[in-house]
Parts: sequence; structure tokens; C-alpha cells
Amino acid sequence: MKNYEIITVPHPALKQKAQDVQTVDDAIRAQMDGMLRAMYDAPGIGLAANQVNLLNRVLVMDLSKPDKGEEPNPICMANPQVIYESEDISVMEEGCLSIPQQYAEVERPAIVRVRYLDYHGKEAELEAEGLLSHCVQHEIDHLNGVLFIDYLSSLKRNMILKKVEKLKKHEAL
Ligand code: GNR
Ligand code: NI
Repeated sequence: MKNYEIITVPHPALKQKAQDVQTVDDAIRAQMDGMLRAMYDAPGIGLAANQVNLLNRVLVMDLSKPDKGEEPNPICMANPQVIYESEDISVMEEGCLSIPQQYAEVERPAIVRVRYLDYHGKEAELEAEGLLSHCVQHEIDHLNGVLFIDYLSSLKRNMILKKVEKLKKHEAL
């Protein structure tokens, strides 16, 4: 399995729009496996292709808590599309593996329904609320070149970008 490195801001791939995959073949499945590995290692609850410098519309998530003895519950998506979003808004503190150690409250539709191709290339749907809803929207944003800091004021965004720059200098992230 390939070892994927997670890129951090200001890498240009994080600002680019990823392209649909044609079919979920063995190469895409290998990518999903490698992304899950990178996500579990980080650790994080989601990862989008842009974050490993690949510009196809693939994302992975797992909200299980292995430290609490829970079984893994990986969710792999290709070509995800939001087909419903609630009027209701949810506010939650978000973080991002590509913006290390920075957190901010983000407002999103509380409930979304997403249509996608699963690990086997089969069409599937997921209705999400709570943390899963924030996570899947955060990952789909990545595929569109959007980061959670893009929802903040430019003052807050620039503060966060400067903090990450400092972190990278001091810890060689
Ligand atoms: O690990 C992650 N946690 C998280 C928390 C709240 C909302 C979204 C996320 S996704 C993030 C991993 C990541 O950067 N995915 O792109
Ligand atoms: Ni992220």
C-alpha cells in the first residue's frame, strides 16, 4: 500500500477542485485504502484526496472510537453529491489535518443527504447529522478546494495561517 503524506496549508492542491472519477476500480480502491491508513495514523475522522495531493473526488471517513473498543466503521466515497440539506443550521468546532492544531466554530446545514459511489462502485446514499454531517460536508468542501477557515473572517483566517506557519518552522511539520 502507498504511504500517503498529508499536505498542509498553504499547499496549492488544497485550493484546487478535484475531478470526478470515471469508475471505482482497483486503483481507486487502493487509493481509498491508503487514505484510510493515513487518516487512522494521523489520527483524524475524515480525509479528502486533495489532502494527499490527489485531485480526484474521493474521500474517506470513520467516526468510530477504537480507543473505546469500537469496531472500525470506514466509509469510502467517490463522486459525492449533496442531494438534500436542511434549513436547520448546526454549529460545531472543526479542525483539519491540513491546518494542524487550529480549531474554530463552523456553521453548516444540520442534516445532509449525500449520494455517492461506495468502495465497490455501487451507488449509495448517506443521511448524516451531528459530527458525521459536519465531517462529510468538510470533506466535500476539500474536493471543491474549500477549507473551514474560508468561512471565517479574513482576520481570523490570517491569524490561523500565521500560527500554522510558525508551527511548521518550529516543529518541521
Ligand atoms: O479529524 C477531523 N476532525 C473533524 C472535526 C470536526 C469537523 C470536521 C473534521 S474533519 C478532520 C480531518 C480532516 O481534516 N478532514 O479533512
Ligand atoms: Ni480537513
